[in-house]
Amino acid sequence: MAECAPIPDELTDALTAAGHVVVLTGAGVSAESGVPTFRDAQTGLWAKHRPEDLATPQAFARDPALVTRWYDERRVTLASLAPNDGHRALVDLQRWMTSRDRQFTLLTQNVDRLHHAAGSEGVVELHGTLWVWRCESCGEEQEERGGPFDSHPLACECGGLRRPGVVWFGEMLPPSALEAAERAIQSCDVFISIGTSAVVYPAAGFAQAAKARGARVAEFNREPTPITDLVDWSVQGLSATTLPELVRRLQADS
Ligand code: BJW
Ligand code: ZN
Repeated sequence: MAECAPIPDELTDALTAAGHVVVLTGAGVSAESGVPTFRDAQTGLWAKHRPEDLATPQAFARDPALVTRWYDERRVTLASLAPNDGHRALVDLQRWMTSRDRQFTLLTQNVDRLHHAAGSEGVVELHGTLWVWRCESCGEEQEERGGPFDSHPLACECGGLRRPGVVWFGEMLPPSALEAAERAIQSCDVFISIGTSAVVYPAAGFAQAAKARGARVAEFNREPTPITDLVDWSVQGLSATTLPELVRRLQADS
């Protein structure tokens, strides 16, 4: 088993006392399920591709076949992947909070729905999902769970093109998700940032916003990030190891 950084007593005390805990996750949480991250220097998606060629509305307008094929391949690969112990620990953390009549909100930048697959409830998807494809013309959304598409790009019955239901650079986040996140941050006592490089806005600003309204902030990551200096506690390690350890500590203390 991987070495796990110690969980600070002050963090478990703060979580035990908290009325509302907000968790923000990023690609690092799914890394141990086999989902590539974006910014890992060797294996990250942006190490092999330029985001402006694939993850912008301009890229889709320029070459819809290329963009559709890339997202379709990621969608098909994802179908064979499963949640890991980190996802499962967040389900346990939610149950631990709600069983004590406390609030818990899970915000995710991930588009893989592995939190849903693990059993998390009320997940707020800030960057949409790879599983739902939306027609650019008529707006119809369809869940796509099967094998590779027959054609790239993917045509809608209305004649328009279907695009992945993810949020690309330069696009607004879904208003309902952004509002839910802002509301949660305004009422949380503890905010935990997990497995995100904290460089993509607006999510990258959430830890600072939580801190500004008086919440205590923790970070779980394999390495330091731009928010490490502002957090109250930084737990370095792999989330599939550190998160189960956190939950074990909370359950043992209560
Ligand atoms: C582990 C681990 C393990 C690994 N255990 N840890 C200034 C202010 C506000 C906005 C902007 C601004 N400047 C520019 C902007 C605009 C832009 C932006 O933020 N750009 C920055 C790059 C500067 N933002 C936007 O465009 C957003 N929209 C918006 O702001 O609308 C208003 C607006 C519009 C127009 C102009 C201005 C404002 C939309 C952002 C959409 C992001 N979309 C993507 C792609 C989704 C589709 C797809 O899947 O292809 O979302 S980009 C990509 O990055 C993806 C992720 O959700 C997102 C965040 O990445 P994440 O999750 O942090 O992953 P990594 O790889 O970066 O990090 C992984 C981390 O895990 C690392 O730290 C590892 O150490 C760690 N790790 N293994 C623990 N096992
Ligand atoms: Zn259509």
